[in-house]
Amino acid sequence: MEFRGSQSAAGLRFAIVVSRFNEEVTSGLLAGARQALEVASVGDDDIDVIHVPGAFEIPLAAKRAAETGRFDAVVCLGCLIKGETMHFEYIASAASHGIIDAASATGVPMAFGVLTTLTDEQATERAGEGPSNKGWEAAMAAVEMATLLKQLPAGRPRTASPRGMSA
Ligand code: INI
Repeated sequence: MEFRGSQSAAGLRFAIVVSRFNEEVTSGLLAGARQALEVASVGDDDIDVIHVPGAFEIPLAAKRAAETGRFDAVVCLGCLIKGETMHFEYIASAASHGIIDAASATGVPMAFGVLTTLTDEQATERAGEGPSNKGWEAAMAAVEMATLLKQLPAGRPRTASPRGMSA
């Protein structure tokens, strides 16, 4: 058998968690994600946008959104631009690990639309109009994963049983 998500998610619900730090860039990512969801036939009423201060705060809000059971996927958007200290590395690592941990813990797919660039220009280039927008790309990944998971058989947690006894 072969399973493949689709690019149309009518009737599915999405949360977008977007950080305010570097807002001139993250607002572009948010616009791109909204446009992609619209192209994927997701209704405006089926999208909740959750604003957080910075990329460091994205994982907790994404996990909380997923735990409500209201969303088929969460799109995480942020922008980290490398400075002269180690701050960038710590936040980028916390955000990326935190987001995948939240997805694994909740079983709700989460798309990683957090830019990690060396310059302002690189960030701006990735938050403009059209499909090169990384918010767009993240939203389409969320659509594909949400529709894919609908097709896959539900997972059953493995329960350990004492040797020789049937579970
Ligand atoms: N947050 C970002 O989203 N991008 C950055 O580039 C950034 N820099 O450079 O510091 C940043 N810092 C804030 C951080 O995400 C937290 O909001 C803050 O540390 C409070 O917890």
